[in-house]
Parts: sequence; structure tokens; C-alpha cells
Amino acid sequence: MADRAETQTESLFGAEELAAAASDAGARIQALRREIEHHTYLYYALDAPTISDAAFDSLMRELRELEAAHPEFYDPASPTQRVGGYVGEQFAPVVHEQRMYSLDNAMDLDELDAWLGRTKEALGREVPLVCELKIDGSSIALTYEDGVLVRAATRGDGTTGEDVTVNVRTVRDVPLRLRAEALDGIARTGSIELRGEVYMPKASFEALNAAAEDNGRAPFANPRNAAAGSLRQKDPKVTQGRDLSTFIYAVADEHALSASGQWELLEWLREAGFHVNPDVKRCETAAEVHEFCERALEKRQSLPYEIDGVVVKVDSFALQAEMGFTARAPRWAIAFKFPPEEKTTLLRDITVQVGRTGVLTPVAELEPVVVAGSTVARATLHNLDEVRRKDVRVGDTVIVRKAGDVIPEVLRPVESLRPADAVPWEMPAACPSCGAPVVREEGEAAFRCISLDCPAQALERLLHWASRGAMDIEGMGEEIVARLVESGRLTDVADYYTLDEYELATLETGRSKKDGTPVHLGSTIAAKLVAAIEASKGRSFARVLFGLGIRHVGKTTAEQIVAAFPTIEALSAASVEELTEVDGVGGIVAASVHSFLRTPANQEVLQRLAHRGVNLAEEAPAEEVPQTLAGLTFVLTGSLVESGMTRDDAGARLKAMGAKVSGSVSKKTSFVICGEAAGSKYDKAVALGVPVLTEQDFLRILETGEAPVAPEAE
Ligand code: 0OX
Repeated sequence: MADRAETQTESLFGAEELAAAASDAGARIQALRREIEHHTYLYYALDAPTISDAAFDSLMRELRELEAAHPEFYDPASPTQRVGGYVGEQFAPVVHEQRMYSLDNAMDLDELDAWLGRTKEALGREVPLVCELKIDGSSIALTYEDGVLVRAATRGDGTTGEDVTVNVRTVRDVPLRLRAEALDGIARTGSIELRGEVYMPKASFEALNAAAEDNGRAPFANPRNAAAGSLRQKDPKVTQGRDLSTFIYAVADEHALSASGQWELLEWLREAGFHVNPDVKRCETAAEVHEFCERALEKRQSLPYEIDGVVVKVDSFALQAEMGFTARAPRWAIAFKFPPEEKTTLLRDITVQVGRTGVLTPVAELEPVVVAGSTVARATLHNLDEVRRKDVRVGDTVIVRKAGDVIPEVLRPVESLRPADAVPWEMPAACPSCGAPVVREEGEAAFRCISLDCPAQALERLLHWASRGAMDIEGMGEEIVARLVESGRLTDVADYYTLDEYELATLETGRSKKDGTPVHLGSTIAAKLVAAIEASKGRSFARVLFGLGIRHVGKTTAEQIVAAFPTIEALSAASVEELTEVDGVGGIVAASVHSFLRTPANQEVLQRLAHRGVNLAEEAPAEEVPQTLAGLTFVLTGSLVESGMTRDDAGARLKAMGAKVSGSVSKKTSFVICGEAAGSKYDKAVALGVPVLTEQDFLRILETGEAPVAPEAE
């Protein structure tokens, strides 16, 4: 966005007019509001400011002072009223009067051509189309009543969204009042709903994540999540501090405007004061559409915001109506999705990570590069076979992409750029953590360190035990565990239950930068950790089993085993054959569990856990839970901030009611439950037409015991 111009060159009101108004506070307030709205429009919607920032601030200051002195002129649409108070415990649901449809995707040019062909066939001729960039943000619906912004809602599941008005009001390019010039274009008085995308510019996203990392907070996965997360802040001041912008591109009900089609709608939106993406084109032919898509792909990198494709729409509203909608998307529009983004970068090194089960994983250490919206500096190379198959070598220029636009992946080297001295990579013969010889089991891709006192494994095992999915010892992060391991206080997971508050409080966590004196953990954190350790004693037996890090025993397997052998005694007595009879347990898993429990060192750890009060038995359910969710499959995504539940706990509650819980969304998924900052699973649900539930819906299911009702297919 351009800086405001240095001098005032254009004004709605002349100096005389402003001076005359000064005698009358009410008139002056009105004049200032209009003036400020006008400059906000020039700045944000047209990117063409005509006054300096200082002059603008001065107008705002005067307006604030006058409004403070004359509360009788309060107006919620005043430019001073962008930031309101705290949102309550949750965002109120908003039922969209017109459903917020999603878009069908064309994954390549052939699919785009197929849509162009279908459209031509349906309408009997080639018709004018409007091409827009597909902004990778978070959808938003803005309702104006008599020209004033009264509500902003998220898309939610397309039928019901959340009321995020207070937060959207802080987004500076959202007009609080429609410009008077546009009112003529409104065909009906009353309310009008406009729709578009809230996004966070790439640079602001990078800065936000850098700050998050500095402060030890989790970064956002991509700008879309950052925008969605920023919109759902409880404190609008936090939203205001995030650099959010909008592009508006739709009206909920086209009959509300006198525009005859998408092209005229965009024109009206600009006039009304909205930020409309300038990269739009009205195309007459398929060739022009192709060209627009190619251009968009070329400029994708250089745009200051993320786009993930091009949206092509039939221009005329009348023809749109003729084509209509499928159950989930308009037939008159298509999203041409870009292929996953690829970049080249330098492979600086291949390091080896020792996992908690001793597996050695080669990791590509890359010259940091931004791919599909976030910085990639490392990527797993999985195992030696993968490194050999791809033939990537230290010093190579490699092609990197985001698989599913989330997980970074090294695709292949650019062989022509290979340095002459680059040699094929070899797995080290000794474990990089403890120096013990590395082994490769018969028929396995993985190399392992089998040394029992390998510190890399100790740390990983301890962290895994404390992790959310396992015993969930809140606050027991890598830094603290590493210090406790180094100081010899933690060797195995049973040692957690011998830690006392005093030794934690006095644990040295580093040195003061100022004078080099030791810095300690302190009594506040120590008390919290002791409480968290204590709380973990009551976790379910299935979590304990998972937390032990037995090879091949994931969460689901642990649950299945515990269902069959509900106590440590019963499990320890089980033979390999008996274990194999458990649903989901094959020979390899059974052998792994059996040998783990027969290992004396492990039995000793389990004994110490039992002595220290860790739960090693699954309580029988007090009463039979009605299986109201039988036959339904749920997927959980995002964080359940409202209840503070982990996704695992939430999943366990659903399972207890008979549901299946899956980790990925497919057509077979019955419902996707989206918490805060839900990402690609939410998009997938929308793309597949799988109904989406909010955390509130989920809590309602737990409370009432009733299965949710899927919306009727249209
Ligand atoms: C975008 C975008 C999304 C809305 C429902 C039917 C047509 N992400 O930039 N959607 C639409 O239009 C849809 N246009 C866009 N530009």
C-alpha cells in the first residue's frame, strides 16, 4: 500500500466549509467523518492517497476529541469506532440467509477446458466470462443495513458461520459505511450482503511468525490460517494489530443490486468503497481465459499476497441463474487451482536425526526458501533408499515443493548444477547421538541405533511421554526435558514422578546475557510443572501404553490393546498369540508388545510407574454410553480452544459414543469438526461437501448425546 501523499491536494470539503462547520460541533463531526472516510477509501480501496499520514492522523485526533466532548453524536459507523470490546466466551452463530457456496476445482488445464466446454454446451454458445485471482484467505460475509456495516460473519460450514463483526471492524479496508456514490446502484432498500476474502499479506505473515517464534509461540502454518486465526481473536485489539486486508468479489443476492453481472458488480463494489482486486479480466474466449491463468501463475510469486488459483465466472447474472448450483457449488464458476508450488534451493547438508525408537532419518538442511507461503529450511529425506533413489547430494541445487501444500519435500536435484566434487551420500556407521554402531534389520529400510542408553532416544522417549497425545504434561517442553536429562535427573519416564518442586525451581536453564550468572526455572513454573506431572498420573491406560513408545504401537493400537487387556497384569501375561487376536494387532505388533513387556529393564520402569501412582488399568465405564454416533465417521481439525480439550480426548469422547474417528477427510467422512485455525482439512471437507461442525456443535453433541444432523443436499 502506498504511503499517504505528502500534501493535501484533494478534499471533499473546502477550507471555508470546514471552517463554517467548526462553530457547530455536530456538523464538524459529520464533516470530519466524511472527510476521513473519503481518505480511507483513497488509501485502501484505490491505493491512491492524497494527504499525508500526519494530516490524516490529525483529522482523526480532532474527531476523537470532538466525539469525546459530545457523546450525543455517537455513531457506531464513525471511523473512530473500529475497535470495540472483548468478544464473550464464543462467537455467536450466524445463519447465512443465502448459503455461502464453495467452488468446484479444476486441477489442470484439461479440467478447466472441460468446464468451459460444459458451460458452452449448457448456454448454447461461448459467453463472456470474468477471471479473478483466487485469493488464499478466509471467506467473509459483510452485511450493511441502510449503508452501515452491521455484521461480519465467517463462512463456517457455508450455512452457519460465526459473528466476527467486532474483529472485522478493525480491518482498515472494510468500509464501515458504503460510499454515498454507490447507493444508487442498490436496487432494494434495507440490507445487502457482500462477500469476499480476508487475507494477510505474505510479508506480514512472515513478520508475525518471526515474532511468534521469538516469543516461543507456535507459528501459523500459512497466511490463510493466520488470517482465519486473527479473525477469531477474543480481543479485537489483537486483530487490529494483525495486518489484515480484504478483497471483496460477490454479493449474496444479485437482485439486491442493479448490476447485470459480475463485471458490473466489481465496478459497483469499487465505487461503494470496497477493496477489489485489480487483477480481473472480462474474457470472450477460452484462449483469453488460458492466457489469464498463465499470467496469474507467472505473477504468483511477485504478488504481496497468496493466491492459489484463478476463479472463472460466467459474467451475466441471468446466465448464472440459468446454470444454477450443484449441492455444494455454483455450476457457473470454477476454481482453476495452481499446481503445487516448486522452488529451487541449495542443499547445504544432510544431517541425521535419531528418533525415539532409534531410527536414523536423513534430513535435508536447505538454504531457507519461501514455498507456498512459508519458509522451508529442512525436509525429511526419509531413509537411505530415498536419498539413493533421488540421488541428492550435499552441494546440489534441489527442487523443493510442499506436498499437499503443507509438508516440504525435496523432489530431485538439478543435475546440471551439481558441483564436480559432490559425492553420493552415505549413512554414518555410528549413531550421531551416542556413537554406538548403527544396524539395519533384515528387510527394513531403516537404520537404527539399538543402544539402550542412547541419549537421543532418552530425550525423545521422555518428550513423547509428556506430549499432548500421550500423558500431556503441560509445559514439559524440549528445553526443560533436555536440561533434566543433561543434569542426570531424567533417564526414563518413571523419573518424572520423582521430581520435586524445589529441584525444578532451581534447575538452571541458561546464563544471563548481561552478567553470565545462572538463570533458573523459578518457583511459578516449577509449581505448574509439578501439578501437571501429578495430573498426568490419572491419564487413561491407553495413553500410558502409547506414551511408552513401544514400536508399532500408535494411539489407536494402544486403545485396541487396552480394550482387550485392561490392566498391566493382564497385558503382561498375554502371549503373542493372544495379542494377535486383538483387533488391529498383527504378528509384528504382537511381537513388539510382547518383547517390550518381557524386557527386564522395561518391567522395572513399569513397576516404578505403578509405585508412583501412574494409572496402569483402564476403568470399566460406569455405565454403558448410548452409541448414538454409531456408523458416523468424524475428523477433528484445529484447536478446541473453547473446551481446551486435546483432539485425542475429543476423539475418545466421540468413540465412546460409537463413532469412528479418522485422521483424514474423505467422501466417507460424515462430519469434520473444526476448531480454531483449522487448515487444509477444513478446505478438503468443503471441497468434498462434507458437513463442517464448530466446536460448539461438538460440545452440544457431548451434552445432549444426540447425533448431529447433516444439512440436506441441495
Ligand atoms: C477467491 C474467490 C472465491 C463465491 C461463491 C460462488 C463464486 N478466493 O478469491 N470465490 C469467488 O466466487 C465464488 N471468487 C473469488 N475471487
